[in-house]
Amino acid sequence: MRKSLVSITFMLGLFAPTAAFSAEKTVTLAVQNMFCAACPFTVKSSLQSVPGVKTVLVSFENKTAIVVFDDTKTNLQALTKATTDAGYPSAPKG
Ligand SMILES: [Cu+2]
Repeated sequence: MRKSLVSITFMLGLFAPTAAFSAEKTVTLAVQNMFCAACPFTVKSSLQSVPGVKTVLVSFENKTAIVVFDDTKTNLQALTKATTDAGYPSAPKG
């Protein structure tokens, strides 16, 4: 529970000037295989288990996951691998 509160706090920080977050990157992943309302939770926890991931916002409706991560600790490949290993292949969107 505490962890999700922390996530929300970071989410609010998302809209602050990006210069303050120079080591952080935000990526939107298009996520496959999300067929029910429980799927986003699995996707979210798979991404949050990757060291360096700060914030995960999964949209079931849009079939996307918006991930904020520290690019000195992890990378895009690790993120897509995490969701793929959980059964939800993903790829950067846009
Ligand atoms: Cu599901």
